[in-house]
Amino acid sequence: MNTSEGQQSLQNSLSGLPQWVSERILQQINQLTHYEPVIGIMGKTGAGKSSLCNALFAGEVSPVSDIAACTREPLRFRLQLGKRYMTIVDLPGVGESGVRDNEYAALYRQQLPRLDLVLWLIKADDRALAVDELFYHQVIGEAYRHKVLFVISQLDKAEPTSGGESLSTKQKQNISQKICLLHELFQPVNPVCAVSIRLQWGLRVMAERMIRCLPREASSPVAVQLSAPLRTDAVNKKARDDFGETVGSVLDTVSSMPLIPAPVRTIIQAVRDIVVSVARAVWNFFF
Ligand SMILES: Nc1nc2c(ncn2[C@@H]2O[C@H](COP(=O)(O)OP(=O)(O)OP(=O)(O)O)[C@@H](O)[C@H]2O)c(=O)[nH]1
Ligand SMILES: [Mg+2]
Repeated sequence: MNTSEGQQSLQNSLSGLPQWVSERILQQINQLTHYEPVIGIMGKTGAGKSSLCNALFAGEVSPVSDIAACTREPLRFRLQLGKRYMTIVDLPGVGESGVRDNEYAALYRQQLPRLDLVLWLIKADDRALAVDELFYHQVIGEAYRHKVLFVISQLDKAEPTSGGESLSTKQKQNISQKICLLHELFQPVNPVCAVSIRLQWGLRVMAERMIRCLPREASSPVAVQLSAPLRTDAVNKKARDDFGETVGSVLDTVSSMPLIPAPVRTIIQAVRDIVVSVARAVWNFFF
């Protein structure tokens, strides 16, 4: 990662603009490259939240425990890779007791606006989904549905369990039915994912979907934190495309500022697509 090389290329592509304008644009692009995404992870205790985080992201994220209900309040974990940061909010389990669920509802309402994405884990053999359903409709509601990515976890525990090293056809059939059931119950915006950490199954597809449903400014900073095998071509392509788009939006925003003289506005519009393609080309220097 050599960000100064990337910055130099972008600066050169803006050199035809008045200096204060190009500085303004570069400053906003700089903010984009330092965007710190926040991902929430929720699900009942023991669903596998900490295990999934550890599998998805490089470096140790969250202590995994075999003791019931170890995550009581939102624990924030900051991941760092070079100068890039990301935060994971490990949210406490929903559906443990009625009293606590009220507290949790308040907590979620407070957290949701700040989250770029919520990973909602449902264990493959969990059949008691009434509380999840209620919570999804009452607390998440229409406003935040697009931020939720459902993940069926611990697929190796789907019926009929064998303890083997791969999923049986019967298990896959049951998992498929579970995916359909979740689509009926929750009508999620994003497709339901399914993983097994023990078998290392489904993680690539899940990571790609996660990158796809993140806001544009968040996909690259999350991609850099993924563990190496999950940084697939599809992940990198989406992140690069998103970065290009966000740089385009920066130019659009600056061009529409009232302070900008009309001839300068015309130049910004004229160079926009070139600058976007430079941004895409130097993406590797930033992420
Ligand atoms: N067989 C199997 N076990 C898993 C899988 N993922 C997690 N586990 C186990 O399930 C248990 C609970 O996992 P955690 O990751 O601690 O679950 P959690 O959701 O973070 O739990 P709390 O922090 O208590 O809310 C641990 O013993 C994990 O090793 C999986 O894919 N397959
Ligand atoms: Mg945990």
